[in-house]
Amino acid sequence: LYFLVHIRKYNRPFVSVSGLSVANSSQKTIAVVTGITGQDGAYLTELLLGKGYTVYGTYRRTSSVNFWRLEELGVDKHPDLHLVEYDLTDLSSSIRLLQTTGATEVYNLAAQSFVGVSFDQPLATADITGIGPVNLLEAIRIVNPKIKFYQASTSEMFGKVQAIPQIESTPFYPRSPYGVAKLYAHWMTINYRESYGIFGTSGILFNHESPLRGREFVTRKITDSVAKIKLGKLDVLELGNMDAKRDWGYAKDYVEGMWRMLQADEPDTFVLATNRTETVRDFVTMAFKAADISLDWKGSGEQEHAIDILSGKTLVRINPKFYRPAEVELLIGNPEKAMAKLGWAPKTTLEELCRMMVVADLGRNERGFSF
Ligand code: NDP
Ligand code: GDR
Repeated sequence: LYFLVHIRKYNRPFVSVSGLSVANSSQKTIAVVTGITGQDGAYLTELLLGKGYTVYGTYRRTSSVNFWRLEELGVDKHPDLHLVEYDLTDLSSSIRLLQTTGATEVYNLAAQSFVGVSFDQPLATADITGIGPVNLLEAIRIVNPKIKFYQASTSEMFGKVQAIPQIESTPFYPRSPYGVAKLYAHWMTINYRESYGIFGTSGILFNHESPLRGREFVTRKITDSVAKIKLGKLDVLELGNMDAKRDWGYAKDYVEGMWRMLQADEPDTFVLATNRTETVRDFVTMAFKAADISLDWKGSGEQEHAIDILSGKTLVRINPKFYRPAEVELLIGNPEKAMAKLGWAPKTTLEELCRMMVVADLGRNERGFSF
């Protein structure tokens, strides 16, 4: 059989390869990273390449594929990085992906990952985020049950939280189609572990951010807007629920935890978090402060707004269109298990993270960067 999978070295022509020749051509550990165009995919790829892995990173065919994150990290042309066209919803290409690459570790980071959109596209979210990972689990079962599998689970599964702080055994209560879909994939990972002995590990990661975060997520929306306001390119930042509390960490710290999970002796479930929670409002204040702007908060509810103490201008206000039909009000995770069993710990404070993002966005906006 001749497996036709398009494997692409970035900036080089497409080539079609026979899987077995690729699988046998390298002595290095081979990893598949799905969702390489996303925030975590980029950082994990950088980490794995640094550890001497050969990485097959998957991206979706779109009219304008974008590798800006890999470019920012300077790994887009790395000789051990191969970019593979792939869709998580397709079982046959999941099978071919594992056959052709010969991977022994699979990190499934691909998902429709935006909670807000999941309310408008519940079925697409279920297909991609819920059933998609099962295509990979099935492919592992068929191709090589020894492949180690990492599933990107989420604190959104805790939703309407049943205990504070949340740990691996805290009962789940998802509050969005995204959270429900992720919970299905989480349990399927455990089910394949228990039913077939597959090394399926689920990382329940709390929010993690970085200068590579998508601009639809609240932290990056805030830091990008702060930069634009500082440079006179935007008047006002509009947000939804300011009271939501999140446990925000740095994505680069968290991908290290993903890797450690697959190096453990046994598959398991681990929480990665910082054990600190802040409101969206706190993050806004922190981000403006990083740009030397002090805010004064006024009003409440939909009338809440923040003014620049120096100029008196309104810089932040509520727009109810950013409210969600159901909200996750409070997340705070305790990563004690990962600390004890994996030797993992978050290294970056929220203040450092926020400053890093504001500085990056100031630089990009000065240069006219548009992502
Ligand atoms: P991003 O949204 O930045 O990246 C998601 C990736 O999935 C993108 O590369 C996207 O490709 C890809 N993708 C989407 N649909 C498909 C599909 N049908 N087939 C193949 N690839 C697809 O997410 P993050 O990097 O922030 O998160 C990584 C994973 O971790 C996600 O699964 C997310 O749900 C989960 N997670 C994230 C947390 C966080 O705080 N960042 C916390 C907990 C879990 P494209 O560029 O084409 O859209
Ligand atoms: P979240 O992240 O839903 O936690 O999911 P997001 O940054 O989108 O929202 C965090 C909180 O901020 C509130 N909020 C706003 N959010 C956005 N996006 N835009 C706004 O204008 C706005 N105003 C207030 C939200 O209501 C929410 O309470 C992220 C994703 O990365 C998931 O994939 C991941 O699983 C979880 O984190 C953990």
